[in-house]
Amino acid sequence: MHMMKADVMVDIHARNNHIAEHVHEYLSDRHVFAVNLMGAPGTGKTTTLEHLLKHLDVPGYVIEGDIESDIDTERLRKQQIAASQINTFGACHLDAPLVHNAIHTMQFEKPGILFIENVGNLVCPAEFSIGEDIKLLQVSVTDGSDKPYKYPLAFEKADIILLNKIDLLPYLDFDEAFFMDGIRHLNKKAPVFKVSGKTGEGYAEAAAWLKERAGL
Ligand SMILES: Nc1nc2c(ncn2[C@@H]2O[C@H](COP(=O)(O)OP(=O)(O)O)[C@@H](O)[C@H]2O)c(=O)[nH]1
Ligand SMILES: [Mg+2]
Repeated sequence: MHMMKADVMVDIHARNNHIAEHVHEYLSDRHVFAVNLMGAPGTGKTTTLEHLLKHLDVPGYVIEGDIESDIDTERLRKQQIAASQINTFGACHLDAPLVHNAIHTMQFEKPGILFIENVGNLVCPAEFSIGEDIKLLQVSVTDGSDKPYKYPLAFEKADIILLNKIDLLPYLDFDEAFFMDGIRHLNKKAPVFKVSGKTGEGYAEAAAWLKERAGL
């Protein structure tokens, strides 16, 4: 029984990875650098997108992934940010076939950065490649400083980590040393930027890192 389940999972990942490679090739042929934006619901992923796009002086493209609704896409369109919506209708993460369908409806006229906001979830998105160049993990101080210990895979796989909502630090008992120790046990390389979607601080630095990493 267990063996059969393991085989099915291997098949699912093999098929997903094959399509993810195609997505990556399609985007890199167009000089588009893809960022898989992961984090729990309400951690401020869409708010972060808005700030990063303001700081980046390169074309930005957005795909919004949600179980249902196009609230975030509409929110971005009102700010003249071109966004494309994917609904998973139940699935707790995006996969490469869904992203593949979305990119084929989009125009990538100039080299730039494509942000793909994954379904709000700290577990499943980390397990699936969607053809991205890097994974950006966002955590908020309101989530608690123990998250690297409880959800290690997302922290292990992140290429860049944003710690958001730092405007709220005075009201919380967030243990930053404990949080950073947890991250460094799992991931020695990813830079951690402290940001606030409320005040806008920290995003200039994070955007500069992304631009450099994208080679744009
Ligand atoms: N105080 C504070 N609130 C924030 C910050 N960033 C986002 N929020 C709020 O958190 C809520 C969820 O933000 P949203 O960007 O929709 O999160 P998402 O679900 O991860 O995309 C909204 O009410 C935001 O206004 C922040 O840095 N500080
Ligand atoms: Mg959102």
